[in-house]
Amino acid sequence: MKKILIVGAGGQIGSELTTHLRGIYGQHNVIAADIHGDREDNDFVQLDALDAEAVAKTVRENKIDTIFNLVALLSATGEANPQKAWRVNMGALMNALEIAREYNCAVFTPSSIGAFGPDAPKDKTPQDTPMHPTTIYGVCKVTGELLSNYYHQRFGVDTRSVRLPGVISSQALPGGGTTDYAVEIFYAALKGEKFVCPVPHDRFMDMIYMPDVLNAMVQLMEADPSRLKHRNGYNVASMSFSPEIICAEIRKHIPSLEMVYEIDPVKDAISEGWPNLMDDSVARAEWDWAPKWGLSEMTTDMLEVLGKRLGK
Ligand code: VAH
Repeated sequence: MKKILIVGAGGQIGSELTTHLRGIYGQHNVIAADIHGDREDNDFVQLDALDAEAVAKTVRENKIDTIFNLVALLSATGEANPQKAWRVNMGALMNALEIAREYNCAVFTPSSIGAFGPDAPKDKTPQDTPMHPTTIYGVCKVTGELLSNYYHQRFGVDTRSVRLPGVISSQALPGGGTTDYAVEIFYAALKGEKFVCPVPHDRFMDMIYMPDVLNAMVQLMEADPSRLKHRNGYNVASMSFSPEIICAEIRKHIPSLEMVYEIDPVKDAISEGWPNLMDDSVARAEWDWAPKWGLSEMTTDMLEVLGKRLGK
């Protein structure tokens, strides 16, 4: 990777990926693009990922060799407007793949635990298993994996991706995801507010801390392509917890944290169909994936870093 374009750089992952990649490849070698914002950043471009010519122009003018396509309406938002979710999620990906084909770029587009359906094994969910998601988000993610594999085998495009767990981070809030509660609870704890949890107390889901996400994305994109048999949709796992477990962990630091449940039927239905914990042995074998952050150290770090940002 030498010249990188991040499309959807304003989101939860994109905002931290921009900083992370610039720290490795140099400030001016990472162009951040998003439909929103005209921030103080000479290497930021306002870009509609659905405008193929505008994306192609950005790739051409900056001699981009790698595209990170992070544009997505997340699971809960998608269920509120499935047609828009399909149009945005798949329109952005198709543009990225077509432009990558034309300009010989590599492409990374995250998949998700949302790609699995209720008929996949919940524990140690295999890399290769029936993929029958029941959300438009999951349908987009499975289609994204299949399209990315197709563009590699048919056109030789260097496509790679991982199935991300719920991402926990301290810089930018997620928006419209079923796993967002695992970030929002930290804000409530630090602000001394009662936390109203939208998913059941015993609902386990795969979760991952942002530093592990960023490392996984770079490690996969820099991996020896001859080792990659799966290429797209690698299971990457690190933690699995339920609301009552993360609440108890935070209370070790902030005993006063109060949590109540107001179950959101959409997020309840979505999370019920997702894995508890994926089997990530294939990613470990093919490109040496190895998470560094577990529940205890993530909680300590989140409270410290987010606490500083909130002035607590
Ligand atoms: C969501 N945070 O909840 C996203 C994610 C693992 C789920 O893709 O929709």
